Amino acid sequence: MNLRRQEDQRYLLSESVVINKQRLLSDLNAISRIGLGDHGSVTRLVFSIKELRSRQLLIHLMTQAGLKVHVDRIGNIFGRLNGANPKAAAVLAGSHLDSVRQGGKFDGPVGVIGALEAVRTLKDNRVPLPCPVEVVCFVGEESSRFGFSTLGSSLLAGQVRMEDLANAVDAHGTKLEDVLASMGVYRDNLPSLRRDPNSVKAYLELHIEQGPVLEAKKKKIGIVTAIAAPTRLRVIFTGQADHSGTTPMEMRKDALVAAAQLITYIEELCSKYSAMEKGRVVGTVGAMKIEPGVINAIPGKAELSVDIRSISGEAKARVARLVQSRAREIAATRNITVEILPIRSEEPVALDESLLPLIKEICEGKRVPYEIMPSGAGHDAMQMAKITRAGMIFVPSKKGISHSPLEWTDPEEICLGAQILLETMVRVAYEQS
Ligand code: HGY
Ligand code: MN
Ligand code: MN
Repeated sequence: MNLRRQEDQRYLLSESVVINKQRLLSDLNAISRIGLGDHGSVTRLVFSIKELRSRQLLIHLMTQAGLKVHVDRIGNIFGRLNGANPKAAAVLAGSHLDSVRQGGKFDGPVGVIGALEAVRTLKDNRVPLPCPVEVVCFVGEESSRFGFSTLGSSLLAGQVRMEDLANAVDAHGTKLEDVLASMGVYRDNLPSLRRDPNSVKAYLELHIEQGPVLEAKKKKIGIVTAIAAPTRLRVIFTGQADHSGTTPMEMRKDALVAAAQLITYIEELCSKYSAMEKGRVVGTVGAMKIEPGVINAIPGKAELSVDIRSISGEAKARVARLVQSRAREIAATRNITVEILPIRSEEPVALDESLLPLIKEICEGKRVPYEIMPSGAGHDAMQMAKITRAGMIFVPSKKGISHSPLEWTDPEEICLGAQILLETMVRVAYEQS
């Protein structure tokens, strides 16, 4: 019997039920080849052809595995394996396949393919399940294209109003709300994208840590307590485009110099905050658009994308306020204008406390060194936590690098993470609801 019930009613998988490492790694490789670019980087921006192709491949893999596939209106993909009671709330596990521009191979796909491999293993071994389990791939987890993150999981969790999308625009001026409209998603049918929380028993996400902690502490698994949340803004300085040769320095209204002042201010402010014990805040200006953007014209316009994050909502709000007032100060001093467009501001999310000891027990049972830790990166789990019990399992990132072609996690570590995900899914499935 591949499942035994302990005296304390806990259900444990027998050692014979193990994921198929070769199958997991070869599917992960197949996904990673979609959107492959320079220096082994991956670019699969949301709703791009490459990202759509990665989701098509996943649908093929789910179908091949004999799962019941459902794709919702926005493109979230669910691969379901029914249990004894098909009407019972399902245990979901997954992540995302979209990437940042020139990102790595593991951020997202490790969680989607890890979950797929866990469910295929359950099916191959005919493990009896009391409820359905589902592999889920959320659309648009990354904020890279529109500045708006966790799009698919936010819609599923009912966390999006059309007005929230007003400032979500990509580098070419394409508005997220127009892309959604082209998919038949409008203000009045947003609620139809929600999933009934009663149909979900829990959500589990396997993900690379995207930081240096596990490697530094020589741990193999991270068990996540909370997820830092972002405040994201577009800041647009408008001065006066002018001739770079004839315009005297004292007459210039250079928008880019104003932007540069704000960029260094954000770094100084967040470095100061990060030195404080609690309320660590990080801040980044990751993208900038300059007009007219030519060597012999003074920049008349500079648009910055600002990303401020913290586990402390209060510290993050304070830093965001300081950044905005500094932007206004810089504009006033330089006699230029500034427009501050909020993209989205979210509260940090605590993950489900009852899942921590469960994952901890599985790690201890396997003598796997683990670390209980927060996540500095955002994840779909932060949205799923708003409608169900959500838990995250981290695997190490080499040198802590992520959102870069240098992103790396050892195959053995990925497989160990998937095995622990598998065993956690079974434990949660058998929990008395
Ligand atoms: O940007 C993030 O925090 C995540 O990698 N999506
Ligand atoms: Mn990411
Ligand atoms: Mn991710």
